[in-house]
Amino acid sequence: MKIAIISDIHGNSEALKATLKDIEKRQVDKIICLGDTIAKGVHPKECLSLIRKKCEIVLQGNCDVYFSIEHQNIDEMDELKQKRIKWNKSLINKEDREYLLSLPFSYEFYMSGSLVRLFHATPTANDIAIANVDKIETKYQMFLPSENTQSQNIADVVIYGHIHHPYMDKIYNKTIINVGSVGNSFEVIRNKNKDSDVLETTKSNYLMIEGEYGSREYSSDISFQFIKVPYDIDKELEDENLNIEKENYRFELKQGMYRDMAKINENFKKLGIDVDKI
Ligand SMILES: [Mn+2]
Repeated sequence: MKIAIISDIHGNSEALKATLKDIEKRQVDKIICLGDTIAKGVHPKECLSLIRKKCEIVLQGNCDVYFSIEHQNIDEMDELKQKRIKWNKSLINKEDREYLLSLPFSYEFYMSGSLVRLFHATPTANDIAIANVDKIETKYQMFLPSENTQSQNIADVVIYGHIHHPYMDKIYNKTIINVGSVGNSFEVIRNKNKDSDVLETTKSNYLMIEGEYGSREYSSDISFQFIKVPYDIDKELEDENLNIEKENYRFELKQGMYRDMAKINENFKKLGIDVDKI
């Protein structure tokens, strides 16, 4: 069985349409979404309706929750936060918000003998960023169950989103995979002066997993494939005037970098990595 796993569409309908087209071309059996369908981009409605139509399982991301709940103390927040909440909420309706709040936190299945567990960010919280550069001890925690997971078994494979940066690593005998982001890829988290190929850094990313679905026997292979899909970024940006943070959003789509590089670089410094030397 072939399962396509997508995540972090963030209201980018051009990226989602191109990705779904690519998935359909490869004749998959199921599509699963790891959350954050909305927020940031100007087309959350269109993305939501496509996701609801095409995905068998949809998990809940932090933005799905954040822009769907009632904020009690909104007047006490700083101006940008208030604007962000009001604007992102204005693009979806009550029914959309109820749908997003009803989504499950985590999902798991056996494939070719491995327990594969999926969630948006971590097994305990959907807004904590665990990155490829984090310590092995931190990454090991990702395999442990929580009150949010379907079973209390330790997973063999974990697949998540949230950081918008695809990678795969082995932690002892376990496999950790980030599927990257469909609509808001951050593939460049280093030195912006050295990012030469813009086209190469702004594609949609998703994962294909293939194996014996539901089987607890190590009798057949399991495989993981990272797929990059180009999409029409300029078309997606045609409506950018609707976006209250259009400069930041354009920068992210065009450069494949997070808007606040200073914050990212600060994190690298804490790990003893000099970004200028990468
Ligand atoms: Mn997220």
